[in-house]
Amino acid sequence: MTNNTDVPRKAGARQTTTARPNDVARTTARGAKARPTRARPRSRRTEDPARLLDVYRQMLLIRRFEERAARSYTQALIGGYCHLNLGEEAAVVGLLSALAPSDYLFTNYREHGYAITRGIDPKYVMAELYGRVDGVSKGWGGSMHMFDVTHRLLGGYGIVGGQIPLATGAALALDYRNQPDVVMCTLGDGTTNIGAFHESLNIAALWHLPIVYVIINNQLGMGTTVERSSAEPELYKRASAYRMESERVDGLDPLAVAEASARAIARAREGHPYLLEVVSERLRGHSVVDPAKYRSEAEVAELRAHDPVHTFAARLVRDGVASDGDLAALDREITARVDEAAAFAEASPSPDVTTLFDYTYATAVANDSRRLPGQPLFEPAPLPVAEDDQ
Ligand SMILES: Cc1ncc(C[n+]2csc(CCOP(=O)(O)OP(=O)(O)O)c2C)c(N)n1
Repeated sequence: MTNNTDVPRKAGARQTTTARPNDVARTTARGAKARPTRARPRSRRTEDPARLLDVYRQMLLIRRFEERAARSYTQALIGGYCHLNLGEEAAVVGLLSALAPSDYLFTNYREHGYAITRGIDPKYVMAELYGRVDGVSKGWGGSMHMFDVTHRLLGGYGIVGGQIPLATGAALALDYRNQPDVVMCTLGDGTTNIGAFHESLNIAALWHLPIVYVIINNQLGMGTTVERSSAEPELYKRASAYRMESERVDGLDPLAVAEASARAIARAREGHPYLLEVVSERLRGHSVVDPAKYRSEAEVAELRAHDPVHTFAARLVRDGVASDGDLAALDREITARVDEAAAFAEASPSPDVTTLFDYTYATAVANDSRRLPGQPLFEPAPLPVAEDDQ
């Protein structure tokens, strides 16, 4: 279903800044003027039907996985914090579709969908949520700290913006080693007001690092709207302070996001860092326990009307890519897969407490699992002998 309601969203705006040191930046803005951002999407009849179905399959997998995670959380099967990608499925799938398997991904605590879409089996992601030994981070990370080097997912960070300097450092390492890979670093709209965001963009632009910073602008930082927290709420424009290329895209349209992501990654691979703003929506509260009382019923109804998963399903049926029956069968298949993931997670044992420090520090000494809380991690260094005592 599409909806032509005009909203304060200017997806499609694009800003190109040719960054030459000591030169006057030339900035062009394409579509910077507001246009109905949820206008009827272009017909995608020329798109490969198999690809369209695959995009839908991935979005639906995130949707059903997150719904299941919410249920398990309220049943106390999951502890700690739990932030969901509900409403952001199109953004996640579109973004990652353009990332090569050898590229690196850093994200924040809202990362279950990223882990799954990156190719990690949902059962290992669910086991991590349950804090079990078969989890992505062996049960020690939980919802916010998934890490999988094989899939080049370098976290999962609970500290707002903690991933940004680390991702920038990874891009520097790739550049230093002459590797062809790029880094994608996603963050929320509320995160753009921390110092590390600006420091990182500055250094990335100065040093031409192969990195794409992606702002998932779901228009809320916890319960605070982007207009209340950011003096420049068109967040992609912040790149101009660093002469960095940037654009804004409609995060409810997975194909538009995929195209923008491919453009951004191609530029980053050529040594032109990029800032991509994906205007998205969070269908529920900040985390599973947030009842989101700061939203009116009308707002919630509007959100539901723009639901990216439903919208894309309707598009597939309208364009003859799939029938309602096909989509219902796909839903059953995916729901069964998520059920299996939950059963796998529940059957997986909790990690042994003696492994508590195994993955905490990089050094062998600190990772000595025989040392439990309360014990010193290092032997105290011998005191220097005073000359008088000798
Ligand atoms: C350094 C730090 N400050 C505050 C918090 C608490 N906190 C967690 S999420 C969040 C809001 C972040 O909003 P945004 O960047 O828009 O991301 P979203 O949650 O919408 O994905 C805050 C303030 C934290 N985790 N870390």
